Amino acid sequence: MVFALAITAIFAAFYFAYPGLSDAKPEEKAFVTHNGAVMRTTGEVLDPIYTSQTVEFDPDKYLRQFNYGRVSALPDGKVLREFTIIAEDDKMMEVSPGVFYNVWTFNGTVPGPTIRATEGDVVRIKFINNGSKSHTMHFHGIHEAEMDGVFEIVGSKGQFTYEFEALPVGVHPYHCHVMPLEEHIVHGLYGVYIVDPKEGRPPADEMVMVLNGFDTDFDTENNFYAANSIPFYYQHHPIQINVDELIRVYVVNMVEFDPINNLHLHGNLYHYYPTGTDTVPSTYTDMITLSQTERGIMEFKYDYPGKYLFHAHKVEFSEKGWVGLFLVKGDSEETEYGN
Ligand SMILES: [Cu+2]
Repeated sequence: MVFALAITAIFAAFYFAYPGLSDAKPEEKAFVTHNGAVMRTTGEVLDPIYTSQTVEFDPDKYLRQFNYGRVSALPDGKVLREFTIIAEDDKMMEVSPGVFYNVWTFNGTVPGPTIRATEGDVVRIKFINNGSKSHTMHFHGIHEAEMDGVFEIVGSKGQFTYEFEALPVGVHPYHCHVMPLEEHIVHGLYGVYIVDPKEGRPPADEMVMVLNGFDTDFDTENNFYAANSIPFYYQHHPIQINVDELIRVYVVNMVEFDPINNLHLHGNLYHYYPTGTDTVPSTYTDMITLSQTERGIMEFKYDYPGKYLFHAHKVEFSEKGWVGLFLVKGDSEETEYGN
């Protein structure tokens, strides 16, 4: 007994004299810096640990890509649309040239896929969480309590199947609803869910714009703003549209930290349908103001060909990337260039 106490005392004295030597060697962590270098440290890594796998995101492709799911008929005659959505939280995305950010993704991109159904369809979403953290899918719209993606937290490697009737008509966001919510949203776990009216909407060149931002230095302020994730993208790659063709933009504001966002269109005005739930526009304007997850449908036609800006009239946002161009192609242009 005395011997045991003596040994313990010797070890204790050694620990207080050389605390660093008494522990096992601290685990070395590897992480990728924003300039792409792989760093190793035994210190604290504030950023989540991520792989060096880089997400490719093409704002041109995203703009007009609608996911209607696997379509089949249910015994009662209703249309069933099935989707598989996989959440991950270890990917890197180059959000601006040379600036890499750890994105949390639905099906590998930010924003996640645009899910589209017609009112009354049954939407079934097999949600797989391949992330290291808990995630869910919370859909705005009408559905049962247990399909709300709030209380049924899906842990790492877990699964959950959401099923609900597509209601109401309009454009709605979906996003992860795990606390701290702000963190899960700003890392990119959101997307757009469109419910079309049964009778459809008039034919148009349709596109989706998610207004978002990235806080790349983790100070709870956004460093970049964008329509569809990549700052200035549509300024350098103008969105080509045709003169006199109806354009329909589903716009959803997912910017966190800043209380409002807005959208100004140049050389034109648009009919605006808040949330898209009404078939009659509420206003004819060149400016809308949107709080978090506010959204709507813009409809317009250009009478004259040429380049037209669209951007946040909150100048800070447009100067940090939330700005783009429509390139309106007209008959005269085709003649002029001999197309
Ligand atoms: Cu989450």
